[in-house]
Amino acid sequence: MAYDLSPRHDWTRAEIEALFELPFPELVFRAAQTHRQYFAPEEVQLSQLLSVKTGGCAENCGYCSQSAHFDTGLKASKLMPVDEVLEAARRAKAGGAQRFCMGAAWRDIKDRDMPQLTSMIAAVKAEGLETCATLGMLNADQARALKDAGLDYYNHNLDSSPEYYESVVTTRTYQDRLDTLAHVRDAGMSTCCGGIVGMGETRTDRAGLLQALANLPAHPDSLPINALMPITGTPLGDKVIAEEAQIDGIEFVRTIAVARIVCPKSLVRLSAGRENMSRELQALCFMAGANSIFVGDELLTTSNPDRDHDAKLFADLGLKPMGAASTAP
Ligand code: SAM
Ligand code: DTB
Ligand code: SF4
Repeated sequence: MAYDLSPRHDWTRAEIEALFELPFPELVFRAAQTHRQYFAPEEVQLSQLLSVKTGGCAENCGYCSQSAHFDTGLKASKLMPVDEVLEAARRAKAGGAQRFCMGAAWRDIKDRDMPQLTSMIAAVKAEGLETCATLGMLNADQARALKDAGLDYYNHNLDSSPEYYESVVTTRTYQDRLDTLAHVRDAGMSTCCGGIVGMGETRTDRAGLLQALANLPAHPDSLPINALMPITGTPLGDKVIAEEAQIDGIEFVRTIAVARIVCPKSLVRLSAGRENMSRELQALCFMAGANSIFVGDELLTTSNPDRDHDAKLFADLGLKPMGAASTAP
């Protein structure tokens, strides 16, 4: 049967739910076909994270180790000096990362931190890495200044459906997130925007997240799908741990496949949660259209598979870093 594989911005929730309901082989086949329209399926983009300001965040995101609202035992720290960030960026590049993403546990950016942030971004950019930052909400002036400093991508996730969002965080609104994304686009930066699954949401919520992402004025350039890393002390982590309700692997692959179909040109990132996934599950995600991962043994505050593990996975699957000749990540 012929179906339209070109990018759209008018997806209905029912259409997206219907994709989720396809027989698994058909869904993965359609996603793989879409993937091949815009990308070489053996190429995977590699990003590396660094938490440049950890913990003590004013927001109450119910999944997050870094919120000051929950006792997660995490030690808070100040904004890292530029030279330390630069050292970490150099190590990331030497390890094969293509993009370096600096994360801060902030509700929003304060103007007093802008000089240090812009120096940090310029220094990382000068190393020949793509730059990304995730620093909370920002305004139009701050977005322009970050862009001018050399920031390529800004990560700001919608996290879940508009309806479920209210059970995840109450200190900000979905519209706040959309406003920040608009400032990022208006400043000419690329967007990195996705969400988390496995927080106790329904399939309709997962469809609602993907609908919101696909119907943005521009599809996210990078689309991270995080599987919740359950953190003891957070409301959502505690619930998932108590109920042993981690997301089902097949449903996770379906989410990746639908993301690939509705946002065909985005780098769909198999993001947080790889640490808890089998190699086989990750392989299914790559077959279903995932073409980006975080490398390095740490995300922001939680762990990630180490380089040796990923190098073997890439070798066994015949994957290679995007744009590179070698097979090692
Ligand atoms: N404070 C900024 C913000 O919220 O935009 C940036 C950092 S925040 C940690 C970035 C994203 O990481 C969140 O939007 C969420 O999608 C993801 N994340 C945070 N904690 C997570 C967890 N425990 N498991 C999976 N993803 C998580
Ligand atoms: C995204 O979507 N996932 C990354 C990045 N953007 C900033 C963060 C994952 C964080 C996982 C939990 C932690 O390590 O604290
Ligand atoms: Fe703060 Fe970001 Fe964590 Fe929310 S996800 S508590 S905004 S660091």
